[in-house]
Amino acid sequence: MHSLACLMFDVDGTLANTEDAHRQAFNQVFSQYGFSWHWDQSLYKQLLRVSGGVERILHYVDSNGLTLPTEDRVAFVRKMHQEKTVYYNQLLQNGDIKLRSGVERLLLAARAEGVKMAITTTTSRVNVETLLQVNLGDDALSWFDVWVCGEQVERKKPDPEVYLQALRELALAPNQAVALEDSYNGVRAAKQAAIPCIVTFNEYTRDDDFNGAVMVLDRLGDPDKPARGISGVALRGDMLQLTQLDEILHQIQGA
Ligand code: XBP
Ligand code: MG
Repeated sequence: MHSLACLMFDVDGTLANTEDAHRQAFNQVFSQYGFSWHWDQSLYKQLLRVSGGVERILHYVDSNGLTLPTEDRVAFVRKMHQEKTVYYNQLLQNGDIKLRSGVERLLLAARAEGVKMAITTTTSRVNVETLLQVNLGDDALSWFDVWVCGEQVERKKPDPEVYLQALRELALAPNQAVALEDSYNGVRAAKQAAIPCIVTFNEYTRDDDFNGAVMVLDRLGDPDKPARGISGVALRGDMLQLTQLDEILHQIQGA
């Protein structure tokens, strides 16, 4: 690889379809606390506009005029969210959430080619570690050169902070990296950091606005599960390959 120095991976919705497990964990914690709130899939799709679990709960409370049993709303919701994270990790440990097609292939290819990898996510680090350990084994944690997770930034996506921090830690220019995202908020974050962004959407995000993405695909693809290009740069073959990403960056760098 001459032009591609780093792949930056969003987690929720990109590495795996985790959002429904997050949704279940939110509902579990709501009932644990005795709230009659329930987030069904169509409501959750709307709530995903607000990134970050704490922020999402606070938004839900405020926009529905709900009351919390304490003055310190943020501390209360943070505590509730910590317990949500425990439930979510139990769901991951059950092993039901697999990596999306093409993810393991691309991770292994990047390792083989000496392309660096970063985790650039809104969610908490423990959630990413469990997802990777359960699916790829403990060693997979060491495959990533940089981790920037929700607890490390002041402003979550669509703010570019997570990406700017990763670039800083890697000492790279934005056009030496590619961001892999699944959502409107993710594309906006990458775009504002000037990092070329590839989208693989999912059921929760298929109707999002991906304007500004270099390429939109239904998945990264594997030999037994071909990918389909939806918009932007045309997909070469049935799967997204590092060689095509390298060429895309080569063109951008030459422009
Ligand atoms: C997506 C999110 C996250 C998850 C919930 O983040 O917005 O908030 O829905 O995770 P990304 P937490 O795709 O950037 O990983 O409850 O841990 O915040
Ligand atoms: Mg995402």
